[in-house]
Amino acid sequence: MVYFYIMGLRCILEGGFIARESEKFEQFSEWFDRVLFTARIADNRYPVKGFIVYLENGWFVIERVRRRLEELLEEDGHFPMYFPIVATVENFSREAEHIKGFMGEVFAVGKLRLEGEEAPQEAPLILRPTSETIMYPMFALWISNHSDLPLKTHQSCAVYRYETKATRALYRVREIPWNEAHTAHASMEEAEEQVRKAVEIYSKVLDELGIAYLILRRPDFDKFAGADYSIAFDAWNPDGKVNQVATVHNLGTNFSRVFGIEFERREGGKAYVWQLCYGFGYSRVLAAVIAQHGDDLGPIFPPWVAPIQVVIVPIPYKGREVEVHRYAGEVYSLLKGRYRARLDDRPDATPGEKYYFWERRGVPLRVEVGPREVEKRTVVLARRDTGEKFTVPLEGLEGEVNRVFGEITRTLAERSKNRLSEQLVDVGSLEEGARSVELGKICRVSWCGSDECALSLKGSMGAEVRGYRYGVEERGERPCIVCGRPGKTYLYVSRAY
Ligand code: PR8
Repeated sequence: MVYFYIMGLRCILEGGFIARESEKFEQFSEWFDRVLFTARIADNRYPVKGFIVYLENGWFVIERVRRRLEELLEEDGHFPMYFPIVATVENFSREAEHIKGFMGEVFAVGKLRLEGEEAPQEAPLILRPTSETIMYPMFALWISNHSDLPLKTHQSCAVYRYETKATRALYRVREIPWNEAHTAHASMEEAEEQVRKAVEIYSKVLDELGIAYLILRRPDFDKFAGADYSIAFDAWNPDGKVNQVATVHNLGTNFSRVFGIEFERREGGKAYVWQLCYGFGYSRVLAAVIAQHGDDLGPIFPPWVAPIQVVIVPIPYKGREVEVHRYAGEVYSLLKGRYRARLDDRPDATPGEKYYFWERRGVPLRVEVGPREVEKRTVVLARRDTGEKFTVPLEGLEGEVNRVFGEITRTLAERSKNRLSEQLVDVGSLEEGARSVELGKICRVSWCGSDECALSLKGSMGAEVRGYRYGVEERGERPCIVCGRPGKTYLYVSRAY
């Protein structure tokens, strides 16, 4: 089997036929499940629905992303804190909209009643599905003056939601690893400014991962329970169902009124604080990295998050084994201080088997050394993203690896952006919209601005209304796709996880 690339797409030449490697696009579920396991990302066989085991490669990527996100949040003045995992039902029930949104999804915990024991006196506790009602009573104790503001905090933790929709490894789990940030401000303007900053921070991390997404303001009927409005990051997915990887919610004063978070204003008098909360779903971001960049062999990790960034494979020829292995060792010593490098010197595997093994694990760069490289003091570099191979001198190799890593990162990002543009289509009628949704497209439709029209799209197009662009003004030039009145803007409609 021979692999090659046409316009960045990996193709197979087999038995004289050229085929696009397309399992990822045609049988996404099977592809994804296989990759999770063979690339040692997650094991989905844990016997509790919605709970999975993160294996070494999956958790490594999450850890890298977590560190980067936390670094950016902390640069912006967020302090890390850690709040309890449980709340009382009473506390949880204080904000009416919030409870409506979440009550059906909470796990309850309490002491297990042993045989012969009396029923426990205390009511069960709630396992956090999110932490607003856990944090905000504490905010009320800490904030009393304008000098206490802004308050910005974040925590990386797991939250628990008894998801009723079908669960899916990484995409829809019941134990959700995430980062949640919560902020309190002295004015609406300051809170608005923080929305922009939060969007900027999330965009930066996702951009560094080369993930392509749309930032959409959700329609009012789909905003976070208790928020004034919600902004979401929807990443494309090979099966056409968008993957919401992060959200930013402007809570206005809805929670501060309920939890009594008041402060003495600089100009005198009391006011309620303006609040935001935003969340970054680590498991969904990991899913996006795998799904957007991977090919039929498996994942392709952007170098900065790759558990192993570069693997060295010796190609020993008969009679020259010793010098090849010695040289491979030299290359390894050169790289191991700067990169997460691995020397694959297993005696019982052929070079071909080693290539395949590390490609399936998403290692972005391979270094091959054989007798010719020993003689010329060079190495062959093989890129996982394009399949390209080229020879470079050993001298200055570290710099060259850095340069290639930059190129791999750029290529992955560019490919992913192109794919998002291909998935986006403008549709002019509901029938065309329904057909495009079937084909896995994200549809852009002209919209008059009424909730009624937006709500009716779900039924008529068989997809979710994801909202309209945030930060990009799009004026609807055509009539509303539902009612025919003048269009105000465009709505994005697609299937979703
Ligand atoms: C909040 N409160 O709760 P959000 N599986 C995987 N990822 C998920 C799941 C799931 N079942 N549910 C949500 N996420 C606010 C903001 C504090 C933080 C991920 O917001 O309900 C998604 O990526 O919108 C989602 O965008 C993010 O958590 C935040 O969840």
